[in-house]
Amino acid sequence: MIEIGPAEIETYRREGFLPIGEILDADERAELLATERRLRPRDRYGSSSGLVVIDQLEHVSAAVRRFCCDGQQLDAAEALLGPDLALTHNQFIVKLPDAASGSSDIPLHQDDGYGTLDPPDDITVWVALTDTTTENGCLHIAPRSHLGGIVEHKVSTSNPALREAETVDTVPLELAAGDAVAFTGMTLHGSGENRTSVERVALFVRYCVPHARMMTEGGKPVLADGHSWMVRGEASMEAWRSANEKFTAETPEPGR
Ligand SMILES: O=C(O)CCC(=O)C(=O)O
Repeated sequence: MIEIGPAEIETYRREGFLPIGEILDADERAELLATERRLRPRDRYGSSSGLVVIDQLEHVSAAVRRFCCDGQQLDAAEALLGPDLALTHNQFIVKLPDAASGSSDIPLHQDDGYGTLDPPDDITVWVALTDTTTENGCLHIAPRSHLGGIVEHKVSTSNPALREAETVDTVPLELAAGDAVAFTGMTLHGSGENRTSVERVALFVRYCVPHARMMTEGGKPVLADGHSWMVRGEASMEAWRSANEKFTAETPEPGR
C-alpha cells in the first residue's frame, strides 16, 4: 500500500521526483515480463539499437491496460497530480545486454521535452520489472531540474530516434524489481548502457490532467478533441471547453 502524505508531496514538488516503493509483486511482474516478450515484434527501434521500445500497449495487452488503469501507482499519481487523471502514454523499455557501443543509453531528457503536453501537467511512473543497477542502466534523475521549465532538446548524437538535453548533474536511482519512482514531466532523466549479460526491463506509464493535449513537434495538437483516457475522477468540461477553444483558434481549418 502506497502512503503519500504531506512530507512526500513536499519532497516531490521540491525535488521533481519521488521513489514510491513496491507496486508490483512477483506474479504481476512475471505477467508483464511475459507480455513484453510477446509484444517484442512491435519494437520501434528494431535491431539498430541496444534498446527495445514498445508503446501504445493498451491496444494490445489487457495486462498492461489493467496495470495502467488500476495499478497501485494511481494512488500516488492522485496524491501528486490531483484527483482527475487521464492515461496518456505507456511504454516497455528493454536494454539488451552487452550494449558496449553505448546504443542502449537514453540521454537526459524531459518527458515534456518531446511528447509535449499542453498544459504540461503530467506525471510519469517508471517501474523496474527487473532489478536495475548502475551496471545495467538504471534511471538517472536530475534533482530540481523541473524548476527550470522546459529546456531545449536536440536530436541525440548516440541514437537519432532519441532527443537529448544539455548534460547536468544527476543521481543514479537503483530500484529493485517491482519498485517504482514518480517524476514530473519536466524532470530531466535518462539512463546508461547495460554492461551486464542480462536484459534490463522497465515499464513506464504517464498520466496527465484530462484536458491536456499531446502536441506534435510543430506545436499542433495531435487530436484537437483530446487523445487520452480517463482512469480516475472526471474531466472538467470548463477546462475541456477552453482547451478546445484555444486549439480551434490556433489550428487553421483544412484547406487554408
Ligand atoms: O527506461 C529507461 O531507461 C528510461 C526511459 C525513459 O526515460 C523514457 O523513455 O522516457
